[in-house]
Amino acid sequence: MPPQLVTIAFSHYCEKARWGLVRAGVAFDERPYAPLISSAVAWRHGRSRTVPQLLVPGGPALTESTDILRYADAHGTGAPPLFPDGAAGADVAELVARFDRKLGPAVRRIAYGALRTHPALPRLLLAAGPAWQQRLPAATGKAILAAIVRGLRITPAGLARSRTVLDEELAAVASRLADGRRYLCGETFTAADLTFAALCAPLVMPPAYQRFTGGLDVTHPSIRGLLDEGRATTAGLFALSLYDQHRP
Ligand SMILES: N[C@@H](CCC(=O)N[C@@H](CS)C(=O)NCC(=O)O)C(=O)O
Repeated sequence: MPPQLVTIAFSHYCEKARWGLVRAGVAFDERPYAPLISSAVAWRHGRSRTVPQLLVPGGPALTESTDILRYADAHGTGAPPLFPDGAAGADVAELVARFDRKLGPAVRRIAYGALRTHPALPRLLLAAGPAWQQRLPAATGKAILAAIVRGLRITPAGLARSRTVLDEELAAVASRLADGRRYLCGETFTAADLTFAALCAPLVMPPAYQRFTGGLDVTHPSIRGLLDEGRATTAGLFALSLYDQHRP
């Protein structure tokens, strides 16, 4: 039986794990849930509230996206490793941890901050999931969205703080690339590039990521400005090019 990947389909951390597994040729079954419902499922399996979680038969659940990338390196069928050996690997790991800690939460808050007025969002939160979840009333989607807005502290002050973090992170990436290198850690695609691109996906909406956003209308005014801005930055364009070249 292949491992199961428990996800929120459109979560950027889940996209990171999914990308790593697909790229490595690791077979898995995805089990997507709406936010909050995902937390209950994740707690039951891995005693952690977040997804992605990789449930490997006979082993403990992997509850961190980076551990899932390492699993992909160890169990893949020939793709070059995402974490190189030695000093290069340490640089990659440091960058991945930084993106996880700073970029991911900032992008999430800013994306929900923009999308919360998207009329289809409550329904989309429920759409990617098992049939019983899709049959829940739209009011459940609205309640989940309200809980997200409260839980993530999507307030003007919170959004301003995340904006500052995001601008710093995008600037740091642009400055790394300024010497003409092809990828964040040199001339090879690594976990740092994959993590950066996946965690930026809600800001630039590459077509390969849009497959997991339930048909979200990206021309709606709630998201249009965000995309225009993200796609106009050096780092945003870099994320799009990584998707073009490396997202299977
Ligand atoms: N450090 C975790 C972060 C994952 C994460 O924040 N997942 C979010 C979805 S984007 C989540 O499951 N949130 C639900 C919750 O915190 O209850 C990882 O890299 O896997």
